[in-house]
Amino acid sequence: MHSLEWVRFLSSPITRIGRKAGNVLQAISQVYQGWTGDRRRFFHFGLIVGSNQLACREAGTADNANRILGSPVSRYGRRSQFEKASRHLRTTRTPESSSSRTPLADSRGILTPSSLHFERHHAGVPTIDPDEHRLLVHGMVERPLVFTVADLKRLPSVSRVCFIECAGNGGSEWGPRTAPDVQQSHGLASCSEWTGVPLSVLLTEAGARAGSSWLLVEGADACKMQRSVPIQKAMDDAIVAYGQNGEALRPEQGYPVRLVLPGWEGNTSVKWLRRIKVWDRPHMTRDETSRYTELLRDGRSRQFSFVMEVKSVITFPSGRLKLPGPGHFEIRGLAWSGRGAIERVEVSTDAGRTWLHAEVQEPRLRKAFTRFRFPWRWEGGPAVLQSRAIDDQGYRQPTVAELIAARGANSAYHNNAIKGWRVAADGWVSSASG
Ligand SMILES: Nc1nc2c(c(=O)[nH]1)N[C@H]1C(S)=C(S)[C@@H](COP(=O)(O)O)O[C@H]1N2
Ligand SMILES: [Mo]
Repeated sequence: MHSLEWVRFLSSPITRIGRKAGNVLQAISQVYQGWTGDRRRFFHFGLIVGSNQLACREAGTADNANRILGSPVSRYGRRSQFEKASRHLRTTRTPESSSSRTPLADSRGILTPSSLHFERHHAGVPTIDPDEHRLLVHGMVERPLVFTVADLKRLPSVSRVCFIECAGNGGSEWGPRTAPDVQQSHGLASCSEWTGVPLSVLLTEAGARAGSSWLLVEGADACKMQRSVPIQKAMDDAIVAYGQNGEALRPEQGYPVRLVLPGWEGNTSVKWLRRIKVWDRPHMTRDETSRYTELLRDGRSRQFSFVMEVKSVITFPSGRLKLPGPGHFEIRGLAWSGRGAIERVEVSTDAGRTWLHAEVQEPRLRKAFTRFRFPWRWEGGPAVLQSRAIDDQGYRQPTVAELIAARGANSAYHNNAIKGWRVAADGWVSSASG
């Protein structure tokens, strides 16, 4: 009965609300009381509906209120002028070597719109004419090959939804002083549908010779980003991508072609890809020695730590948001694992004393953002909210303390620890370390 009334309410034109007001308000009363169990709140809500209706009448006659002509069709879409979500810029002294972060608290579903995909450039975004661009495959191969972008598009294609996460994501979350909001703490991760040619196709075409085991992959930007990648990963699920979320890659994401290594640290997904050299050992480039190598507590280093381990974060409520007052809320968040699919997410609303299963929403794609949600009634007192994910390989997110015990705190890379948000009695949410 309740839901039926709602459908009627939602489908009735605004001008009919006057006549139906009695029924509708009664329906809202029932639903809303079911929701909060608080009668005084209903009267407040009823008042708002009443005054909205009045405003509409003033704006035009009852019959023409929604007949004002809108804008015409357009060649390329843009979002509503009322939407403000934007990337958070982290600029350095050299703005070309900077990053921007995805507004995870504003994101819906599992895909990141291309315009809000985080960016990490070591030498700025190059302007590359796709007709001029070439991809060279050489080294230990039977047939060195040069591909144009048109060549790549003729080859068998594949589309896949997966996340890209910078190894430095969560770098602020090791100590007691943490980032103020989820965009700054976890926004170096985004999830897109990538389309391109499987790298295995190119390697088969070129004919990787016996004894070859690693690739050197190189970008066409000013820093010539170079990484070594085991050939096994290249043959498994690597994509030379030219499409992102149904259209061409954005320049920031590597237009016209980038490598996508699902589940691996973002740095290995080399953008503006121009060269693949087949070799029998890693090249030990600057980006895998002085960077993206982690000094452990015993003085040894962890190198080629490619996989982004299982991780989750609550995006609502999260830092710098304010809860309007006690009542029902849906705790929402994202989970992902570079090893596979998300098996389970648990949520704690009492600083980790008790954990309950969250609902993990379909689709649960491997190496992709996965949504979880958890109904919660906030009584109005201080609370600490946390989430922890377990992937289908049996890995569970550690606490920061467990992570530091295992690896020390010399390096800021690969922090997949449990993240906490503190809700104060006045409703303001701030960061709480794991
Ligand atoms: N050629 C090139 N590829 C690159 C980079 C770069 O600076 N140049 N940055 C890397 C890093 S550190 C990351 S985290 C990802 C970021 O990809 P995105 O900017 O599309 O989010 O690209 C990687 N590929
Ligand atoms: Mo990165």
